[in-house]
Amino acid sequence: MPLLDGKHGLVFGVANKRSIAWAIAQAWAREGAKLAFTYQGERLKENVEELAGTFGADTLILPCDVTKDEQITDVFKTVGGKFGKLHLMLHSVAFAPKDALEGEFVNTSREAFRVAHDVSAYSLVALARGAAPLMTEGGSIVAMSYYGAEKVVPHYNVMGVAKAALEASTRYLAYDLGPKKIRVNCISAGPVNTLAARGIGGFTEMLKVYEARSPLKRNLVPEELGATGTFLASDGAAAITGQVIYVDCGYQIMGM
Ligand code: 0WE
Repeated sequence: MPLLDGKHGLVFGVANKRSIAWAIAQAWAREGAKLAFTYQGERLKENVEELAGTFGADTLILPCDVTKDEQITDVFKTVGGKFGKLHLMLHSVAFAPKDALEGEFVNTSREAFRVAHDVSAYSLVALARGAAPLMTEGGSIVAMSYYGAEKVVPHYNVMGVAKAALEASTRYLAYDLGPKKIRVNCISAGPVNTLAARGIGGFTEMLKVYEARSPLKRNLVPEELGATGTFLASDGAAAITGQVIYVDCGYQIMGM
């Protein structure tokens, strides 16, 4: 039987077919989950409709700017009305102003720091609070992180600090929601060529570094994030919560 048969999921963070959220959504759907999607801004609406539409014309697709409490409230009201119950949620959302990812971290403005944390970390707390009342049979919340949360990755800057907040939030949410059988975990992915990674200076070099230094001597493929996302969503991970799972070909274990 498919691993996620009869489960309802909500996916935040699909921008296009290269999105990590899309890789995980496809894996969840393949295992039988029924999914709803949100998109950020009219700019991305068509993309998400085209992709999510492949799961059927009745697929729920809703606007959601995660910095707007009213939009979050509306999403969970609509999802609750359509699904009744929710079992899975994917948070694959991050943003820092471009100039904050280019210069030195010491020059991060108050506003860039605020925006990065609001979009990339606080949003998990707000979305978990919205999802929890619908997860009456227990649930699995998965968020995406990156190694820059624990070690300095040049230019990742305020995003690293925001990912550290996301990972710590994951642990506190896991503690709060554990009694309701809701698990909260992060996948820390190695570099993937997405819209969010494009335009980042030196990204191609970064892929080469991972290939050279990671124990598996290669970069990951998005399907491997899908597989880990499915595992964390499944009952096979029923005793795993508050964790950060590295899907990075082993890069994180290296000291040199
Ligand atoms: O989390 C990320 C990227 C998130 C991201 C990307 C952008 C680009 C466009 C957040 N905000 C923005 N803002 C923009 O204006 N990654 C893990 C990918 C990434 O980003 C880096 C990396 C890696 C890897 C930035 C610097 C150095 C390495």
